[in-house]
Amino acid sequence: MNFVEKLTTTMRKNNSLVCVGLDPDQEKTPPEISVAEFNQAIIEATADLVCAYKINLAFYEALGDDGMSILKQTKNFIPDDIPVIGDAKRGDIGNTAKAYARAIFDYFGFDATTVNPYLGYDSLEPFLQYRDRGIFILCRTSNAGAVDFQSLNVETGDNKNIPLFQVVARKAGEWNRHGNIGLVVGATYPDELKIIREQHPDMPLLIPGIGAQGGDLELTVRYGVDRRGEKAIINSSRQILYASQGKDFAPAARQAALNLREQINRIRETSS
Ligand code: OMP
Repeated sequence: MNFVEKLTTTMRKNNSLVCVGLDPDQEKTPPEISVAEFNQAIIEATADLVCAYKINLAFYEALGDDGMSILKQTKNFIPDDIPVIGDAKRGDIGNTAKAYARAIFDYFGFDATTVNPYLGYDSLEPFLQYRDRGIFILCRTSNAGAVDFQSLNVETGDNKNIPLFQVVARKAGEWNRHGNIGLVVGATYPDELKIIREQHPDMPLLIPGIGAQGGDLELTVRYGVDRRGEKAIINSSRQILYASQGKDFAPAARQAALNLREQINRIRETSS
């Protein structure tokens, strides 16, 4: 089963577009439990409500020596049928990219990852060779600084100027020989999301930025889903992980994930 098949199966089984981002921050987790225990409790509380989990490697690297083993334990807590995205935003010359791809897919065993396209095709090619995995290319990121480069108009050769993020989206289509490419588009830029979905009606889109970053959920769902109301992976990390910072953090996270799934499904129903 490749990534898209695994994703679609879980989306349908759990009737959910919610991706919980496992971005543990020890300043916000209860002091009496370990990061691994925190993640385990979050996973157990939400596994029937998600289409995927996203593990951002930064939060584990920041834990120093223990970080890698906590990351591996966390990955192992997740039921095998739920896709796990290793969010690493890699991008380097080909030889180094090969090592990054081996780490992400062979060592950690992630089903998908995020990559930064700034270095061009040969920096992504080692990832794309893993045909059964998903490769999400940063296209229009959710942060304010996204405009610094991604909005710049670029001359494409056919006498048209289009913003750089649209060039990335176009290239992603050309590079998608194995059907394993997806795009990252922030929920904070719904107009751009609309353009990208129109350009790529079938591609999976990873959409972070709702909740703590204030993205527009209604427009995110309307513009982000494909014709069947699927293929939009709507990530929320802090809003779910820290719905309560007390001992009841796990049931509170479950309630937050339930609410988000319901809100999304209501919008899906009315927009199809
Ligand atoms: P919250 O803002 O806490 O929901 O977390 C968002 C998560 O999505 C973090 O892991 C970010 O690193 C990640 N993210 C963005 O917030 N914006 C982007 O444009 C891309 C990503 C990503 O690739 O996941």
